[in-house]
Amino acid sequence: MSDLPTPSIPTAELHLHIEGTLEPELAFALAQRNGISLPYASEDELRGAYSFTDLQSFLNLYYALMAVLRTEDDFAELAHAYLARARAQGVRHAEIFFDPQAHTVRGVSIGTVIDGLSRALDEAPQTYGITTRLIMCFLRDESAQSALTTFEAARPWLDRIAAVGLDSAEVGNPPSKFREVFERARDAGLKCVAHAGEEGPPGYVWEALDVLGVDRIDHGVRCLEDADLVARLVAEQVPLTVCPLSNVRLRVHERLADHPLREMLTAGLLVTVNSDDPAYFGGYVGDNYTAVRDALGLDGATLRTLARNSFLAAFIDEETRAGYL
Ligand code: ES4
Ligand code: ZN
Repeated sequence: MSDLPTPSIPTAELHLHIEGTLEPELAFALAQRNGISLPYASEDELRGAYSFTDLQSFLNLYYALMAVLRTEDDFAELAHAYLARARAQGVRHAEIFFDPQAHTVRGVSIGTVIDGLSRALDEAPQTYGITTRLIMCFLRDESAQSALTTFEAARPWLDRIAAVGLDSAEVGNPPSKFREVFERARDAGLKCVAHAGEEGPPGYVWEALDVLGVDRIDHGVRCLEDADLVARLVAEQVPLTVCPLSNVRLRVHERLADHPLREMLTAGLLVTVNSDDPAYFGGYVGDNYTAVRDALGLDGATLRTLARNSFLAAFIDEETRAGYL
């Protein structure tokens, strides 16, 4: 972990895949504990594989490494490790994605995942000074039926889940494929978010808004290709959870200096900065703030706007929000 880069800015992290916080050290420790052999000789060799050409090349490694996550204790430990790092980088509130299908497909029950994560999250306010929410994501490269089955399997735990999301391989898997499961989630009182406009076209952002009725868009950087879409997002102040270091590592933008974050802010979009899969993309949320500050020359006022936006976009009650703003 890098040193605390922007200690004075408290933030909310709204785009964070808990499985993407699995650092090589913990992966090897869990592999040993669970009697699993990894196809890498050392932590350094594993880190050497973190060179991605696009989203899919990352997802291949991300899913493969999850093999080490098997028990409730494993999920609790994963979440504790994230919370400790997040706290050190100024995070006060974290809305955490998890991918149940990536575990149930390996024979790990959804209860093991949710109970394990919950054990750590329940302690988070006391131990780390962080409030949390859980967001259950559906893998969009799996079938609509699989998402529905997953949602029904999660029903006994819905009081622990604040929202549903949509992630994994975007292109070829439009939001409209998941209309029914999002409708069910909304009927159950859950908030809705979806990854859209990361690798996929602006049309997928429109669909996430109009077909799924999402409350936030995850990534959304490609909205800039469609002026009407930008106008809609600005008018409705739909939050975008942007992940700058992720965008560079997955080659959505070639260099951080080319990242359109400043342009997005100038357009009046409600932009937030987040870490996505920090173990894989070179930094936690504070590192993302520091990186965009340095690469784009953002001043203190702009960084404070980004931090304020993160609390404006969080799924928290107004009294709690007022306490953060
Ligand atoms: C993801 Cl960066 C990204 N995009 C889509 N799905 C994901 N799952 C984990 N990280
Ligand atoms: Zn993501």
